[in-house]
Amino acid sequence: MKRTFLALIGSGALALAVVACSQEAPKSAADHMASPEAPAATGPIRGEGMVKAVDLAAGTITLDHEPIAAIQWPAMTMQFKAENADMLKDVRAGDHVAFELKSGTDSQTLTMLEKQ
Ligand SMILES: [Cu+2]
Repeated sequence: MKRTFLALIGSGALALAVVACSQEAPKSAADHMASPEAPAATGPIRGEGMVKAVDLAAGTITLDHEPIAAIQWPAMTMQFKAENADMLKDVRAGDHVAFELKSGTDSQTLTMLEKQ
């Protein structure tokens, strides 16, 4: 176990993942794509964050989200697509929200959004 962990560190995979997820305002889930070794979380993944912007016409929302351990995401500001644009009607910039991502492989789609 310890040996595997050290091997991972040695591969530089973790360092690359950190660079890919830097906090310099990435704008899409593609910026989160970690190393191929990262496990693909299945099912809904819950997170929390603060609304930065809502685009009802486009069905998108920009969130300053907290770290999401299930998919090894650090805190950052990024844009998500609402599975249903109606989900965005009752939230405004500055609201604190809980949300669910569709899955580890469709991590830019929000399936649930709830004002806190
Ligand atoms: Cu993010």
